[in-house]
Amino acid sequence: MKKILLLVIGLGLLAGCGKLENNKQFNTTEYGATMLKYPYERAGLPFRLNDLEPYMDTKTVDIHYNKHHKGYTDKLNAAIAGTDLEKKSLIEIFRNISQYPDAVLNNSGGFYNHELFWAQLSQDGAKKPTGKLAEEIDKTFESFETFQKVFESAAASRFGSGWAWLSVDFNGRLFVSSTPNQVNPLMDVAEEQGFPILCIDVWEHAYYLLYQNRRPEYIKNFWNIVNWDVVAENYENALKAL
Ligand code: MN3
Repeated sequence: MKKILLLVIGLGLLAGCGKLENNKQFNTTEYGATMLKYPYERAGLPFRLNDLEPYMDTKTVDIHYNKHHKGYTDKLNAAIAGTDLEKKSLIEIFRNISQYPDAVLNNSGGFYNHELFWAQLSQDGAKKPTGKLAEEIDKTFESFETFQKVFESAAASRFGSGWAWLSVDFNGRLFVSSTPNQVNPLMDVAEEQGFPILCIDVWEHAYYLLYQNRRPEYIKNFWNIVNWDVVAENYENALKAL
């Protein structure tokens, strides 16, 4: 985890700040998407392939990370190579994604959404939010349990492929949403926009080998492998970015 963090911070210093479409500057070099830049590289898994058993099986993690996530990353680099997007930070690309070809949207989302996804998974981290994030979840959703129900419902009801998110909007408030395919809340095409801090992949490739069509069971078991320490860190970094 430390290694990933150092890599991310290092990239951040290189990339500097991103811009919102209204030209608002982000105040941080710590929130992932404000820092990443071409050529894109996966940060690596913060756990071994079999560490998420029995909730997420080894074969699924292997194929998902080494084939799907790698594929998005390679295709993103191919789509950007030789264009002026080489010089832009990932957040600048996301905030103007509607202007770029579908290959950029699909593969930049595919790259970044999986970066967030893997980084927040572990069997060893905090099982529940603590501190400021816990308070904010209680304030926004009444309780952690109610938040879980709202998030599960967003994930279960997404038709076809996509994601569910817990994010911080541009006014600093938490919200739950879901997006189709590889869209994420940082993109200017998302219905509800903000900084994602927790996500679940509900593409069939994320769960089909172990759960087949039982997406709700996959979603329930997801809570056993969320590392809330990382989510809390994402939350702090999102607030600093505003
Ligand atoms: Mn996936």
